[in-house]
Amino acid sequence: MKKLWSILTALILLAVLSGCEKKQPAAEPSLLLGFSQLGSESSFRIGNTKDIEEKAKEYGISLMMENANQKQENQIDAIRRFIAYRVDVIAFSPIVEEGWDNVLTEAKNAGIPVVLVDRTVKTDKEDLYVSLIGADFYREGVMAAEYLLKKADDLGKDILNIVEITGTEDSTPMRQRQQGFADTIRKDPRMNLLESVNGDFLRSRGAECMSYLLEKYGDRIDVIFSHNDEMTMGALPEIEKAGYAPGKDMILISIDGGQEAIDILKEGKINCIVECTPMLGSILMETALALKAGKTVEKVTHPVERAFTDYDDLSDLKPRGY
Ligand code: GYE
Repeated sequence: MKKLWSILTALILLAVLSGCEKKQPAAEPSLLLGFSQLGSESSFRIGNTKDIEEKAKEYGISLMMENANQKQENQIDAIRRFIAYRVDVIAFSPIVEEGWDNVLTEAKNAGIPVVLVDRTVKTDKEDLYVSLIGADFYREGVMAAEYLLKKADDLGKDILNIVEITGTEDSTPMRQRQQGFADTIRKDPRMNLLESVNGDFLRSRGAECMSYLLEKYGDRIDVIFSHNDEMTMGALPEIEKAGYAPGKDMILISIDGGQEAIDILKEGKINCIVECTPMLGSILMETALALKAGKTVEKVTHPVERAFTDYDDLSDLKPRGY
């Protein structure tokens, strides 16, 4: 009798378990995306990498992310690996604008679409990439200069001596921010650019550049235009060490808009930060999925960006997330 009960119990248990929801196999990823990130040089870049990784997970996309550590040859090698791996879409943020035609032709011949993220390439073969998702850097330069023209009216000075700390030589943001700024200040006779020096978007180099400029020009400097927050953060201690009050004795204009720099702007040590959002992951994933589905995509997508200045009330500004 006892034996019968134990068989019965086993049978009932088996029936219950087999009726349970069978663990569904993980859904197949919708596509395989190869992404070559240029480095980890700034909070913008780190925020961009994090956003792309998070959005790939959210969209169910399998991501092969490779970090090139600021070297173009590493990005070219990564793109070749993505081609060999037969990914569905290749995306990358080109560290500089020139030198991509060969490897992008290899991707085209392999039938793999390429999406540019953040920065662009210089090529006369427009079909080597299908889409550019990134900021209008020329406009960012214009916005920085427009702030300065307005500030100049309030300062009431006849001449404003400007020094510029530029980003990575031959990169899209460096070239276009510099051009947008120069084209805008050129219209105003009060604006006098003393010198541009290259800080490569790095905090350490921003400090070196500022130390050199202070040594050379000292209190002649009225305005510092820095192409990104990292270099601005490097420059700040040098300004204070030299005995000047940043944001007061010298006007500081920066670009990116990460939390650290926004907090310093709220303290009054930076006067203007033009936003350059790294949150490009969603647009990238939607573009990749559209390409996989054989749909056409926008050739250029610029995120909407604003400037944060010492004229604004930023007390209820949401956390920046980078
Ligand atoms: O401004 C800087 C990063 O390409 C827009 O690169 C990006 C720039 C950004 O190193 O912080």
